Amino acid sequence: MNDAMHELSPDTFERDGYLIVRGLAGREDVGAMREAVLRALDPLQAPAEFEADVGYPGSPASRDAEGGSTPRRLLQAYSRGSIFRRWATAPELAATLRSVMRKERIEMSQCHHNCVMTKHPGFSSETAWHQDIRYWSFDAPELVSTWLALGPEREENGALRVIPGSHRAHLDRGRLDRHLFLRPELDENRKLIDTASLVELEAGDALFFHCRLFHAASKNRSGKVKLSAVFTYHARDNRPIPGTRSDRYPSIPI
Ligand SMILES: O=C(O)CCC(=O)C(=O)O
Repeated sequence: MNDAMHELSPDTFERDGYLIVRGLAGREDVGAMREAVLRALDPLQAPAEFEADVGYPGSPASRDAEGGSTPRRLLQAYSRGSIFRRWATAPELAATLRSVMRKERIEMSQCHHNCVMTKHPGFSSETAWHQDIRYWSFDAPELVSTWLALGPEREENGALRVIPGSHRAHLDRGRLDRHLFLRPELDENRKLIDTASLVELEAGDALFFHCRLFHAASKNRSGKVKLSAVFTYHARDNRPIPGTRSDRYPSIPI
Protein backbone atom coordinates (compact mmCIF):
# COMPACT_ATOMS: atom_id res chain seq x y z
CA MET A 1 0.00 0.00 0.00
CA ASN A 2 1.13 3.52 -0.72
CA ASP A 3 1.12 5.15 2.70
CA ALA A 4 0.54 8.60 1.25
CA MET A 5 -2.77 7.29 -0.12
CA HIS A 6 -3.86 5.90 3.22
CA GLU A 7 -7.37 7.28 3.78
CA LEU A 8 -8.15 8.94 7.08
CA SER A 9 -11.15 6.91 8.04
CA PRO A 10 -12.12 4.68 10.94
CA ASP A 11 -13.00 1.97 8.38
CA THR A 12 -9.43 2.03 7.06
CA PHE A 13 -8.13 1.67 10.58
CA GLU A 14 -10.51 -1.18 11.29
CA ARG A 15 -9.41 -2.97 8.10
CA ASP A 16 -5.64 -2.36 8.29
CA GLY A 17 -5.03 -1.85 12.01
CA TYR A 18 -3.16 1.38 11.39
CA LEU A 19 -3.50 4.84 9.99
CA ILE A 20 -0.99 7.59 9.16
CA VAL A 21 -1.89 11.22 9.70
CA ARG A 22 0.61 13.45 7.93
CA GLY A 23 1.74 16.63 9.67
CA LEU A 24 -0.37 16.11 12.80
CA ALA A 25 2.23 17.83 14.98
CA GLY A 26 3.42 21.29 14.01
CA ARG A 27 7.03 22.19 13.33
CA GLU A 28 7.37 24.20 16.57
CA ASP A 29 6.10 21.38 18.77
CA VAL A 30 8.30 18.86 17.00
CA GLY A 31 11.30 21.16 17.46
CA ALA A 32 10.52 21.63 21.16
CA MET A 33 10.19 17.87 21.68
CA ARG A 34 13.45 17.19 19.83
CA GLU A 35 15.25 19.77 21.94
CA ALA A 36 13.89 18.29 25.17
CA VAL A 37 14.90 14.79 24.08
CA LEU A 38 18.42 15.78 23.04
CA ARG A 39 18.86 17.54 26.40
CA ALA A 40 17.67 14.43 28.22
CA LEU A 41 20.11 12.24 26.29
CA ASP A 42 23.25 14.14 27.24
CA PRO A 43 23.72 13.68 30.09
CA LEU A 44 21.16 10.89 30.20
CA GLN A 45 18.16 11.62 32.40
CA ALA A 46 16.54 8.51 33.90
CA PRO A 47 14.34 6.58 33.64
CA ALA A 48 15.60 4.93 30.45
CA GLU A 49 15.72 1.50 28.86
CA PHE A 50 19.04 0.46 27.32
CA GLU A 51 19.65 -1.56 24.17
CA ALA A 52 21.65 -3.96 26.32
CA ASP A 53 18.54 -4.58 28.51
CA VAL A 54 16.41 -6.12 25.75
CA GLY A 55 18.85 -8.67 24.31
CA TYR A 56 17.46 -8.28 20.79
CA PRO A 57 19.60 -9.20 17.75
CA GLY A 58 22.39 -6.65 17.38
CA SER A 59 22.13 -5.22 20.89
CA PRO A 60 25.25 -4.99 23.09
CA ALA A 61 25.68 -8.13 25.23
CA SER A 62 25.65 -6.21 28.51
CA ARG A 63 25.77 -2.73 29.96
CA ASP A 64 29.55 -3.19 30.32
CA ALA A 65 30.09 -4.20 26.69
CA GLU A 66 30.99 -1.68 23.96
CA GLY A 67 27.86 0.42 23.30
CA GLY A 68 26.26 -0.96 26.49
CA SER A 69 25.18 2.48 27.64
CA THR A 70 23.16 3.16 24.45
CA PRO A 71 19.64 4.21 25.48
CA ARG A 72 16.81 2.58 23.55
CA ARG A 73 13.98 4.61 25.07
CA LEU A 74 13.51 7.52 27.44
CA LEU A 75 10.74 6.30 29.72
CA GLN A 76 7.91 8.21 31.43
CA ALA A 77 7.78 10.76 28.61
CA TYR A 78 4.51 12.24 29.90
CA SER A 79 6.33 13.37 33.07
CA ARG A 80 9.28 14.85 31.20
CA GLY A 81 7.82 18.26 30.47
CA SER A 82 4.80 20.23 29.38
CA ILE A 83 5.57 19.78 25.69
CA PHE A 84 5.06 16.00 25.99
CA ARG A 85 1.96 16.41 28.15
CA ARG A 86 0.53 18.81 25.60
CA TRP A 87 1.19 16.47 22.68
CA ALA A 88 -0.08 13.32 24.44
CA THR A 89 -3.40 15.02 25.19
CA ALA A 90 -3.63 17.32 22.13
CA PRO A 91 -7.17 17.85 20.80
CA GLU A 92 -6.15 16.86 17.25
CA LEU A 93 -4.65 13.61 18.54
CA ALA A 94 -7.69 12.93 20.72
CA ALA A 95 -10.05 13.54 17.80
CA THR A 96 -8.35 10.88 15.66
CA LEU A 97 -8.28 8.45 18.58
CA ARG A 98 -12.01 8.95 19.22
CA SER A 99 -12.69 8.35 15.58
CA VAL A 100 -10.63 5.16 15.16
CA MET A 101 -11.60 3.72 18.55
CA ARG A 102 -15.24 4.74 18.10
CA LYS A 103 -15.28 5.78 21.75
CA GLU A 104 -15.80 9.19 23.32
CA ARG A 105 -13.98 8.77 26.62
CA ILE A 106 -10.35 7.89 26.15
CA GLU A 107 -7.42 7.68 28.55
CA MET A 108 -3.66 7.58 28.09
CA SER A 109 -1.88 4.71 29.84
CA GLN A 110 1.17 5.79 31.81
CA CYS A 111 2.22 2.13 32.01
CA HIS A 112 2.89 1.29 28.36
CA HIS A 113 5.08 3.05 25.81
CA ASN A 114 4.82 6.56 27.30
CA CYS A 115 8.32 6.97 25.94
CA VAL A 116 10.59 8.45 23.32
CA MET A 117 12.26 5.81 21.17
CA THR A 118 15.91 6.80 20.69
CA LYS A 119 17.24 4.55 17.96
CA HIS A 120 20.95 5.21 17.79
CA PRO A 121 23.31 4.41 14.93
CA GLY A 122 25.87 1.77 15.79
CA PHE A 123 24.34 -0.03 18.72
CA SER A 124 20.59 -0.15 18.08
CA SER A 125 19.00 -3.57 17.68
CA GLU A 126 16.47 -5.37 15.49
CA THR A 127 12.95 -5.64 16.88
CA ALA A 128 11.32 -8.83 15.58
CA TRP A 129 7.64 -9.20 14.59
CA HIS A 130 5.38 -8.81 17.60
CA GLN A 131 2.08 -7.48 18.90
CA ASP A 132 2.33 -4.90 21.69
CA ILE A 133 -0.60 -6.46 23.57
CA ARG A 134 1.51 -9.56 24.33
CA TYR A 135 2.58 -8.24 27.75
CA TRP A 136 -0.31 -5.88 28.44
CA SER A 137 -3.36 -6.77 30.53
CA PHE A 138 -6.67 -5.03 29.95
CA ASP A 139 -10.28 -6.21 29.97
CA ALA A 140 -10.19 -6.13 26.15
CA PRO A 141 -7.19 -6.20 23.76
CA GLU A 142 -8.32 -2.90 22.29
CA LEU A 143 -5.68 -0.21 22.71
CA VAL A 144 -4.22 2.18 20.18
CA SER A 145 -0.72 3.66 20.20
CA THR A 146 0.42 6.84 18.51
CA TRP A 147 3.94 7.00 17.09
CA LEU A 148 5.03 10.58 16.35
CA ALA A 149 8.09 10.96 14.13
CA LEU A 150 10.44 13.67 15.41
CA GLY A 151 12.52 13.33 12.26
CA PRO A 152 12.41 11.32 9.02
CA GLU A 153 11.84 7.57 9.40
CA ARG A 154 13.11 5.35 6.59
CA GLU A 155 14.26 1.78 6.08
CA GLU A 156 17.84 2.95 6.57
CA ASN A 157 17.29 4.38 10.06
CA GLY A 158 15.02 1.59 11.29
CA ALA A 159 11.50 2.74 10.38
CA LEU A 160 8.65 0.52 11.52
CA ARG A 161 7.21 -2.16 9.27
CA VAL A 162 3.63 -3.29 9.82
CA ILE A 163 1.54 -6.20 8.55
CA PRO A 164 -1.76 -4.66 7.39
CA GLY A 165 -4.80 -6.44 8.81
CA SER A 166 -2.74 -8.63 11.17
CA HIS A 167 -4.58 -7.18 14.19
CA ARG A 168 -7.52 -9.35 13.06
CA ALA A 169 -5.50 -12.56 12.66
CA HIS A 170 -5.85 -15.42 15.13
CA LEU A 171 -2.60 -17.36 15.12
CA ASP A 172 -1.91 -20.70 16.80
CA ARG A 173 0.49 -20.39 19.73
CA GLY A 174 3.02 -22.52 17.81
CA ARG A 175 3.55 -19.75 15.28
CA LEU A 176 5.11 -17.61 18.02
CA ASP A 177 8.34 -18.22 19.90
CA ARG A 178 8.73 -18.23 23.67
CA HIS A 179 8.91 -14.42 23.73
CA LEU A 180 5.79 -14.21 21.53
CA PHE A 181 7.67 -13.07 18.41
CA LEU A 182 6.52 -14.48 15.07
CA ARG A 183 8.74 -17.43 14.13
CA PRO A 184 10.07 -16.27 10.72
CA GLU A 185 11.25 -19.76 9.73
CA LEU A 186 7.66 -21.04 9.34
CA ASP A 187 6.24 -20.89 5.81
CA GLU A 188 2.87 -19.57 6.94
CA ASN A 189 4.57 -16.78 8.91
CA ARG A 190 6.85 -15.98 5.99
CA LYS A 191 3.79 -15.52 3.76
CA LEU A 192 2.31 -13.12 6.31
CA ILE A 193 5.58 -11.19 6.66
CA ASP A 194 5.81 -10.87 2.87
CA THR A 195 2.68 -8.68 2.98
CA ALA A 196 4.33 -6.10 5.27
CA SER A 197 4.46 -2.36 4.53
CA LEU A 198 7.22 0.02 5.48
CA VAL A 199 5.94 3.06 7.40
CA GLU A 200 7.90 6.01 6.05
CA LEU A 201 7.32 9.16 8.06
CA GLU A 202 8.45 12.77 8.08
CA ALA A 203 8.83 14.87 11.22
CA GLY A 204 5.34 15.66 12.54
CA ASP A 205 3.64 12.62 10.92
CA ALA A 206 1.80 10.32 13.31
CA LEU A 207 1.15 6.62 12.97
CA PHE A 208 -1.86 5.26 14.88
CA PHE A 209 -1.67 1.49 15.34
CA HIS A 210 -3.70 -1.20 17.03
CA CYS A 211 -2.12 -3.13 19.91
CA ARG A 212 -2.64 -6.43 18.04
CA LEU A 213 -0.99 -5.22 14.82
CA PHE A 214 2.21 -7.16 14.10
CA HIS A 215 5.11 -4.78 13.60
CA ALA A 216 8.91 -4.91 13.50
CA ALA A 217 11.89 -2.65 12.87
CA SER A 218 15.50 -3.02 11.94
CA LYS A 219 18.49 -1.25 13.40
CA ASN A 220 19.52 2.26 12.53
CA ARG A 221 22.10 2.09 9.74
CA SER A 222 22.19 5.85 9.16
CA GLY A 223 24.53 8.27 10.90
CA LYS A 224 21.87 10.02 13.02
CA VAL A 225 19.75 9.08 15.99
CA LYS A 226 16.04 8.49 15.17
CA LEU A 227 13.58 9.92 17.71
CA SER A 228 9.89 9.02 17.99
CA ALA A 229 7.43 9.86 20.78
CA VAL A 230 5.05 6.99 21.53
CA PHE A 231 1.93 6.94 23.72
CA THR A 232 -0.80 4.35 24.25
CA TYR A 233 -4.54 4.86 24.77
CA HIS A 234 -7.53 2.84 25.88
CA ALA A 235 -11.23 3.56 26.19
CA ARG A 236 -12.27 4.57 29.68
CA ASP A 237 -14.47 1.48 29.94
CA ASN A 238 -11.55 -0.85 29.05
CA ARG A 239 -9.81 -1.18 32.40
CA PRO A 240 -6.31 -2.49 33.21
CA ILE A 241 -6.39 -5.76 35.15
CA PRO A 242 -5.71 -5.01 38.84
CA GLY A 243 -2.31 -6.09 40.11
CA THR A 244 -0.69 -6.31 36.64
CA ARG A 245 2.02 -4.14 35.02
CA SER A 246 -0.77 -2.39 33.15
CA ASP A 247 -2.17 -1.12 36.45
CA ARG A 248 0.98 0.39 38.02
CA TYR A 249 0.01 4.02 37.37
CA PRO A 250 -3.31 5.73 36.80
CA SER A 251 -4.34 6.54 33.24
CA ILE A 252 -4.81 10.15 32.18
CA PRO A 253 -8.18 11.15 30.66
CA ILE A 254 -7.67 13.07 27.43
O1 LIG B 1 11.75 0.84 16.81
C1 LIG B 1 11.72 -0.34 17.09
O2 LIG B 1 12.73 -1.03 17.12
C2 LIG B 1 10.38 -0.99 17.38
C3 LIG B 1 9.90 -0.73 18.75
C4 LIG B 1 8.65 -1.50 19.03
O3 LIG B 1 8.05 -2.06 18.17
C5 LIG B 1 8.14 -1.60 20.38
O4 LIG B 1 8.80 -1.12 21.32
O5 LIG B 1 7.03 -2.15 20.53
